[in-house]
Amino acid sequence: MREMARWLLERDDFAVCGHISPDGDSFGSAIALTLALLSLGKRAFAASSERIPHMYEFLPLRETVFLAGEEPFAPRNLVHVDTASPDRVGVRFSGEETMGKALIDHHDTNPGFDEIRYIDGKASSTGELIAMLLDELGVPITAEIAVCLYTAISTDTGNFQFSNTTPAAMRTVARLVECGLDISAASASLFRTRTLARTRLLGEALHAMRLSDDGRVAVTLVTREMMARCEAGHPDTESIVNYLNEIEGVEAAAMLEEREGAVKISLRSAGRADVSKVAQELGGGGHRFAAGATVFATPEEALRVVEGKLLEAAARGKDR
Ligand SMILES: [Mn+2]
Repeated sequence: MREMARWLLERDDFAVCGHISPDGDSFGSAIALTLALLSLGKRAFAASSERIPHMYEFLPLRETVFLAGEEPFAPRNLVHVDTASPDRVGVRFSGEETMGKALIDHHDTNPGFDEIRYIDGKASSTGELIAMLLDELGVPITAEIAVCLYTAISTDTGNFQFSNTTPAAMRTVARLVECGLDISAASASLFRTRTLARTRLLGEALHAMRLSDDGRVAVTLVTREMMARCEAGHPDTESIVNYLNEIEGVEAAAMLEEREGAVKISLRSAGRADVSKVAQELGGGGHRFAAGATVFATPEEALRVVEGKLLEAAARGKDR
């Protein structure tokens, strides 16, 4: 971490990039590090492949987040945050080969890429690692940085309910509160507000759910037609899989989202099944309890394959 801090301090003109289909950890980590680099007098921006979802609009976005193609300057150094593998990099730049590249991540399936990297599979989130990096950089945590790091840690731990809610994660958040974080306001935006479109899509997805005969595997498919009917966008599918996984008796769940020419798969385990193995078999990655992949198949075919693999994973989990 000290080496990474030195690497950052010696350089300038940074683009901080999250992953494709960015989540709270990706956005929060990228914006927090961008604010830290700006406070050091450096030029930096957080690069995003897509417009920031509505639920993250309370974050300090102005002057920090720029969409691909709207960058304020040509970066000379890239920092990849929360990016589990090279093919998950959210934004690419022309001439990347000659740029300095760093990686900071917490996915234990990360194969490791970029010239300098810090990967800790035991960390709750990349946000937790960014807090450590800021200490090495000597950057104080402002209230603005605190809300970004809180977003990163709270979303990746399922609002401090998943097994990655470690003492270190809690200690980091305690520090954020000391640094001026308004936890009530931030958590209301993240966890206690749902748009009408998202609510309607959730209803359709639950209605379309399929449960295995033994009740241990639940799957659902969100079609493009459903998305259009509900006037919903990609981020609105984010937490649907959790509702399936929370059904009593269910051990593994999947939410499939039809995309143009592809199907995005989100996997969850209630405890014993290892869904990261299933994700890896499908060309994706993640953690034991939460993983994902994108496959190029028809939605129906993908649904059949995923259902079969989850039944196997649930059976394997039973023997553990
Ligand atoms: Mn993460």
